[in-house]
Amino acid sequence: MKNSAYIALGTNIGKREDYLRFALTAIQDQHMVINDYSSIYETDPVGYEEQDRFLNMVINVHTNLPPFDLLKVLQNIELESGRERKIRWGPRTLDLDILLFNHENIETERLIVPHSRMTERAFVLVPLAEIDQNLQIPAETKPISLLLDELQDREGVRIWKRRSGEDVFVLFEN
Ligand code: A4P
Ligand code: MG
Repeated sequence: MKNSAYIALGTNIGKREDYLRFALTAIQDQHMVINDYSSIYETDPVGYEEQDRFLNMVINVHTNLPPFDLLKVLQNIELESGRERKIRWGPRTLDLDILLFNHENIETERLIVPHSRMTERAFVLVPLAEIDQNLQIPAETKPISLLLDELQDREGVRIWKRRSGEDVFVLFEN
């Protein structure tokens, strides 16, 4: 598989763990192989603070999908999870953002990669650095470890299920 993409997962409604598991299963059914993954973190909401805490994690996938097809697949998975919950205008059951796609810079109306706010967000950088602390973000001169040091809100990001095995689904076992 020729492409490597980092994807951020976020959920703060209902059975959050089930939404993560649903997303990971759906991703593996859709032309992607999960190559690496972070622990699951529980995180204080950023932006709109009047909502419940999130579960966040980051995965690295290998895929032959080009970036816009990948976006479409991820958006369909989001829709499928939302449809089950029937919640309108509320916080999201599942948010799947493309953080990085190979070393590409993509700037279109529908897709911006690297994700525009990723370097300001501890709930993204902490799990991303757990996978690869030497990762180079395109057009970013600072290494991820330094970006993390500069962030204010790292205390709002706590390990919820620690990565402990070779299979991502081990995270969901008790
Ligand atoms: N889009 C552009 N670039 C991308 C990309 N790289 N990946 C477009 C995915 N989508 C991208 O996204 C809106 C539009 O962005 C899409 O139509 C797509 O074409 P969306 O996911 O439908 O809407 P959203 O999630 O409300 O917007 P966005 O910008 O993804 O929100 P954020 O910035 O992700 O904020 N606090 C904690 N602790 N944890 C969280 O996970 N998440 C949010 C959502 C706020 N606070 C949070 C968390
Ligand atoms: Mg999003």
